[in-house]
Amino acid sequence: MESKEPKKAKNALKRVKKTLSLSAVGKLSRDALKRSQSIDNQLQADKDRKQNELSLLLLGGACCGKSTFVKQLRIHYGDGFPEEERLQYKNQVHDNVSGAAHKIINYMHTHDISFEKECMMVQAEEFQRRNPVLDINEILKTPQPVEERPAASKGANSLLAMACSELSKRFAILNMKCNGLSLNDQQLLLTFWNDKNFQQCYKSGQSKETSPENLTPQEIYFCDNMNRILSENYVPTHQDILYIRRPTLGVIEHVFHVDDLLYRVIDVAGQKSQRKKWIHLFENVTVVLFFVSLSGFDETLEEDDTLNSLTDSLNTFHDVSHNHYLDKTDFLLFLNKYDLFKEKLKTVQLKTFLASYDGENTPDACVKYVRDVFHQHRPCHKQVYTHVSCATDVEMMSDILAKVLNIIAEINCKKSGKLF
Ligand SMILES: Nc1nc2c(ncn2[C@@H]2O[C@H](COP(=O)(O)OP(=O)(O)OP(=O)(O)O)[C@@H](O)[C@H]2O)c(=O)[nH]1
Ligand SMILES: [Mg+2]
Repeated sequence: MESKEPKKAKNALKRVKKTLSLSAVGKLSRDALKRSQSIDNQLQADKDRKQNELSLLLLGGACCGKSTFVKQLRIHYGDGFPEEERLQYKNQVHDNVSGAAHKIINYMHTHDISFEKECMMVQAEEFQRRNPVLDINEILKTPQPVEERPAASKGANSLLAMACSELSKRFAILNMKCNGLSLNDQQLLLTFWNDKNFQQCYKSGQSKETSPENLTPQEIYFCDNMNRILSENYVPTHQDILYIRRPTLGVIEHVFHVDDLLYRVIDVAGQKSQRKKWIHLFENVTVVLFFVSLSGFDETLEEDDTLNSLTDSLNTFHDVSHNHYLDKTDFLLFLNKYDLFKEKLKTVQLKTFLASYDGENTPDACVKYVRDVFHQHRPCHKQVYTHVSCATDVEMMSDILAKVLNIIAEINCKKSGKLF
């Protein structure tokens, strides 16, 4: 027979075990609760972080001002291009001015015009050989070796990777080109510049009627600043950097912090052949910034001289704004290059190129019409905020950027349900 004492002890042990297991359960559930709370906190933090991260996709044809807009963001909301950074743009400026020199020398050839010192033409040809102008269309057309082609996949990161791999060879060519000018060639270019006949051809090159390869407004800007940009201690200014023409290849993401928000700004290549890649970037976009070159109304595309630039912009805007991936995405429309547009309207009639227009040829009336045409092409449920801009104008863009960032922050609040 079992004595009473061990039975008591057994019961006591049972009680202790029960208490212990209860407290273990209590501890376990407290641990679980803590874990669950920490997961909740993490989820909330992720949600807050996501709500504070905005994705801005810049779209529009080539040369309409997307990358220039990003530079303005850097000036007003980024590091503002410190001097050592600005120095890195020197080669690009020199490449741009060298491109202009090419056109002027070609013009001299075609019109059988020599330099004041005739022997200079040989040196000019050598200058051209040493500093070839690479045609972006040729670079983009270069077929990519099959083994280098990555499998197509979705999402911005994979597209970035794809773009990097795909364009690595092409970048190599372009970077080779971005060596700028040797000191000797800078000197030589100054000598050309001081030649009366070269100057005369430069002036002809500015007029569309007299030159088949007319100079672009940015090339005219750099030529007008030739002595400064070829001086020994030249450091590019903000204005110089804004005027550089360097086509974007692939996709480039820039990050800006403004107030509590993080803006991911995605800049793409606008050339026609590059646009089919845009769709990979349409996921999770907060807002699309669509750029139009207003002054393109009488121009054709660099990559297709049968297509009017403004018509192409309109068609592209129509397609993109109706794309179902962007169904709920608001658009900001930038009618850019207003400075060049205004200047052009002094001599060119909008209605010559936009047959449906029969109003006055004043900048206000014309820009209003262009704006209305674009708005008619948007899906009617879509909000489109329009800005008439000049992306190379630092002061004007300061105002525009402040407004734009406000609008985007508001759109973000609406999307994340903070505003209603
Ligand atoms: N005068 C003037 N020039 C501008 C304006 N906006 C841009 N540009 C110039 O136009 C050229 C092309 O601008 P980018 O910003 O490189 O054009 P993009 O849209 O990025 O072109 P891609 O990269 O080829 O798609 C540059 O030389 C700029 O300086 C503007 O409003 N007025
Ligand atoms: Mg660009």
